[in-house]
Amino acid sequence: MKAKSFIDQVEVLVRSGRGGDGAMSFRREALVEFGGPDGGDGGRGGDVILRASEHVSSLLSLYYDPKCIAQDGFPGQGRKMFGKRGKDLVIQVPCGTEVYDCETGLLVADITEHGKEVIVAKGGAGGFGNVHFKSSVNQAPVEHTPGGAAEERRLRLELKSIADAGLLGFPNAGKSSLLAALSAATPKIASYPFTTLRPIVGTVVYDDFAKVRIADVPGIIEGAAKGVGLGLAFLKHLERSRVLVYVIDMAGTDNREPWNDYAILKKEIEEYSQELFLRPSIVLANKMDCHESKENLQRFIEETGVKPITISCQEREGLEEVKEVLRSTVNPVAKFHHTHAEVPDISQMPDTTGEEVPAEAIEKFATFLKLEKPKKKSHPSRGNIH
Ligand SMILES: Nc1nc2c(ncn2[C@@H]2O[C@H](COP(=O)(O)OP(=O)(O)OP(=O)(O)O)[C@@H](O)[C@H]2O)c(=O)[nH]1
Ligand SMILES: [Mg+2]
Repeated sequence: MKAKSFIDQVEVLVRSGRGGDGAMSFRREALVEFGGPDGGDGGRGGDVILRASEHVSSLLSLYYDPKCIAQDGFPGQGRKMFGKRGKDLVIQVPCGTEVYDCETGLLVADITEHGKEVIVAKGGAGGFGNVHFKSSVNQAPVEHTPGGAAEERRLRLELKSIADAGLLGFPNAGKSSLLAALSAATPKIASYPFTTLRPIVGTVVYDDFAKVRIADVPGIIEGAAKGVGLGLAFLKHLERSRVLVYVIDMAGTDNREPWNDYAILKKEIEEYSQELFLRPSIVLANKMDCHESKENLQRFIEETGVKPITISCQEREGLEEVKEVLRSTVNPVAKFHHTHAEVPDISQMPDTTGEEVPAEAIEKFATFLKLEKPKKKSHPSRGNIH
């Protein structure tokens, strides 16, 4: 059997550590007649924590090891020795992981930001040792309490990739070629269908460091909503996308008709989700370098009433327009931006040799490019499950 390399849904059992018991003990020492109680408290049990990490791309490790059990707290001991805390179990999950409670079916957390942590099972509190119960009227207490119980629950984790735009198209339409042309991602590209078997996210970086993330998912064929081909399960990776990008093979490879491809794609998406169907979309006519494409494009516009953006991933044509349209639709935040509308012509700078430079000249020429520093990243916050 071939080993799995990508998992986007998994059911796990999480159990926190139980609290350590409080101790019951009395001080016994030579020459100390009434030593008094000295049983220490137990330590807290460890939590089970899910932490989002951009360095993890799949839930694969949890698929092979679905039991997540944190360490129990240690019991207290005599001589007022407190028990050690149980170690937390921190599990790295990809950004975009949704956490559902299997019993109630409710969404309990959506972990999207890198570094964000969610406690999914809280460790039991440590029990009190008998030293805790000492008072003026009870100087030799024997009471001590057991540690708090562990928390156990079954969770379903579902990964929905975080991307601003999602590529949709028939196998071989050139989705992966487009992703490779626009970003630094290196998806597998080949002339046979279903080259892409798992979602891949690439990032388009603009000159001002604004970023648009694009998800490439396996191709869709007629009947996909009923499970034909690879089905539509991977479309969940497009659910967070703000714009859908239909990639149409305008060359009509394998005797396909591009206008039919578009109609089938729309039909399959509508069957999968009405909400996704109504999402803003861009239509791209790829492979415009092939000679059949021009004729097909005309017919495509007549049949569908849609005028697509024409591109060729192979010749790297039309990609700048795609980038600009993506940018205006997604509207990403720029990391840096010029505070001056235009950069002054440095040759216009007055010759001030031997003289004091006028204040306006300094303002205009000395710092003509002011850059805004990016904000410091805040410390990862640890949120509780609700
Ligand atoms: N002539 C031409 N061929 C292209 C162009 N873009 C992609 N191709 C070719 O089309 C074939 C399929 O490209 P892919 O990028 O793997 O297509 P895909 O849509 O990702 O396919 P799946 O992963 O199978 O769904 C490859 O042989 C590419 O070289 C293009 O603009 N012009
Ligand atoms: Mg592909």
